[in-house]
Amino acid sequence: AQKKTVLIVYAHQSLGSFNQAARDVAVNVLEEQGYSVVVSDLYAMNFRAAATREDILGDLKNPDLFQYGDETMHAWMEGRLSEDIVEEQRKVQEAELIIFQFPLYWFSVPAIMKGWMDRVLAQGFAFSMEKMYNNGIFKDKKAMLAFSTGASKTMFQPDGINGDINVTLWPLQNGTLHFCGFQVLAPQIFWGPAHCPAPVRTAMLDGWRDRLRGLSAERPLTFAPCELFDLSFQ
Ligand code: FMN
Repeated sequence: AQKKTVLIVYAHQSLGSFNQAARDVAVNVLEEQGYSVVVSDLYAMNFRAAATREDILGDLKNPDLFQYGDETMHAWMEGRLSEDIVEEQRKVQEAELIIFQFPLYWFSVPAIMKGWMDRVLAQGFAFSMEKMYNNGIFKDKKAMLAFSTGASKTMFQPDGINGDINVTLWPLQNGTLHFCGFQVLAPQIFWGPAHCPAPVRTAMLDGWRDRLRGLSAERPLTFAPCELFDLSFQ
C-alpha cells in the first residue's frame, strides 16, 4: 500500500531559525509514524508570489480584460497552468494533511505563502461555486497552521492589545482553508520564540512533538454552519 502523505508548506529564509526547527520536528515525527513527508520550501524554491498572466500558458480567453480567476480556472480545466502551480497542485492532491509552517507577518502569512495560496488554490482545482466550505473539494483532507509570533500570548487575548488570535486567523482558517473544504486542525502557535530562553524554546518543540504523535485522533475546529447564512446569492 502507498504511504500516506503529509505536505509541509514552509516559509522561512534562514537555516537555524525557530521555524526550521519546528519544521524538522514535524518531518521527523511524521516519518517515524510512517508518513511520507513532502516539504515545499518556498524561499528555497524561489516560489513566485504574484498572480500574473504568466500563470496561464497559451492564449487568454479574454485578451481585452485580463481576469486572473477566470483565466486560471479555464487554464486548470485545459491543463494550461504554469508548471510550478501544477507541481504544487499535485502535492496537494496527494496529501491527506497540509501543515503551513511560517512566522506570522502582519497578522497573516508571509507574502510568499500568500502567493502560494493565491496561485495554487485555483478555481476548479480547490473550489467551485457548488463546492465550498463543508461541501468543499478537500473535505477529506486536513490542514493546519503552525506559526511563530513576535507577540506574547497575552497580547493576543480577546482583551489584549492585538485582540483575539482567532479573529486574526479567521481569514486563513475559514476564508481560505475551510472554504476549500479542508478540516482545519487547531493552530499550533509558538509564542515569541525569539524572546524566550533556550530551554523554553526546547519545551515548545517538545510540546509540538507530543502533539504531532496524537494528531490523527484530533477533531477539527468547527466553523459557523452554512445554514446560518443567507444562501440566496446562489
Ligand atoms: N509578529 C507578530 O506577533 N505579529 C505580527 O503581525 C508580525 N508581523 C511581522 C511582520 C514582518 C514583516 C516581520 C519581519 C515580522 C513580524 N512579526 C510579527 C514577528 C515575527 O512573527 C517573528 O519575528 C517570528 O515569528 C520569529 O520566528 P523565527 O525566529 O523563526 O524567525
